[in-house]
Amino acid sequence: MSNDTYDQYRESVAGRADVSDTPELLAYYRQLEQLKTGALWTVANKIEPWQPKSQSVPVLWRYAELREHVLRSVALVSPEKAGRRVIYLDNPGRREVSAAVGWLYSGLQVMHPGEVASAHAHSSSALRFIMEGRGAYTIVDGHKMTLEANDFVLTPNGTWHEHGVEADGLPCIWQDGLDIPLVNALEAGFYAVHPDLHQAVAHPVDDAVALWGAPGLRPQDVGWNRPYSPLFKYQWGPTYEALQRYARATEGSPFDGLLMHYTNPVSGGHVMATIGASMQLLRPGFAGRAHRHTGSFIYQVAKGHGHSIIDGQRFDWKERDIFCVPSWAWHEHVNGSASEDACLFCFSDLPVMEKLGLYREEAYAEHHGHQPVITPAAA
Ligand code: GTQ
Repeated sequence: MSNDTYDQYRESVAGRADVSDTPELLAYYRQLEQLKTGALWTVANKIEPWQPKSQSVPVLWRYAELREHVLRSVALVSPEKAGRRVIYLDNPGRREVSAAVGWLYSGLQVMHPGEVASAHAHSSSALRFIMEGRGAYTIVDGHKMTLEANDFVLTPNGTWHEHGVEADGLPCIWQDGLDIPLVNALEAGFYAVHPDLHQAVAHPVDDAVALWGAPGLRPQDVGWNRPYSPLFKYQWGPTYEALQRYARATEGSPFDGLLMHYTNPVSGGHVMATIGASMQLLRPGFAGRAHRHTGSFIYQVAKGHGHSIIDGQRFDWKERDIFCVPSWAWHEHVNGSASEDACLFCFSDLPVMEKLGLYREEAYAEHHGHQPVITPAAA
């Protein structure tokens, strides 16, 4: 069925379940229940909504509020005891599945100089976005990567991975993004701890970038057939430069400004099978139009300040804040500065939506493309 067909018939009531309870029917339902069955018309309108109705609520997590609590965990638990010392983002509508939004998990992980978190592997795909500190590193299947602020790192599903901070570094905080809730919903999650607790570094440091990180170039005689990108690290410097060049060459999108997807250099597609990521630049004074689409999205402000209106609620953000846009929620982004650009890092389940044929997008047609603000910014 085409999208037009959906829209044409969306609100017609005929053909929807409309059965009132009677004593006979209630008795009948009880009998069905005992046989572990049910009458579809009692649940049909709930399980087949006209359009997506997310259980997740839009949330802004302010780094200024979170940071001290994240740092306090260092004195309270060790990475050895905790496994991963992380404060996770708990969407009030998704507590049961520990999701930040939809089927995505996110948390803030903190490590002090000299600390290490042991190596493990799991069915979930993971990423990190570095927020602050110096000397952080991640080792993925023997490939060690040094990490700096705004670097984006992959730890794809099935890979051994461990994190640490060099002894001469500074306390580090990064955002973890994983598809744990999705993998659990699909009942497909396995988890293993590395037999030696740590991996040997089997390649030159940052070799993934040396091999796969040169734009438009591909190494000779190096094969790659895994379902994720061999470029495990995407550095902030080249990413920001690419966005600036892109901004000089094009107007960009009226909704997203200048948005570039991080890609698998072999396939040109998303970085991992279930999680995609992007960085977008909002020009000084940019006020994006509202639109909505399927998929769950978690943003981290990499640069600048501004606000987003999500389903009529205004959220004022600045560097390091994190916010989420639930599936099918109207959203628009505004750069709060007339002289500086703003950059938003984002990860999402877009690859899942696209592969399953579930991606759908709609522009906000009224009020010149901008939502009325129902809830002003919280103090
Ligand atoms: O570092 O591998 O925040 O497995 C949650 C689960 C981080 C990790 C998290 C994990 C990790």
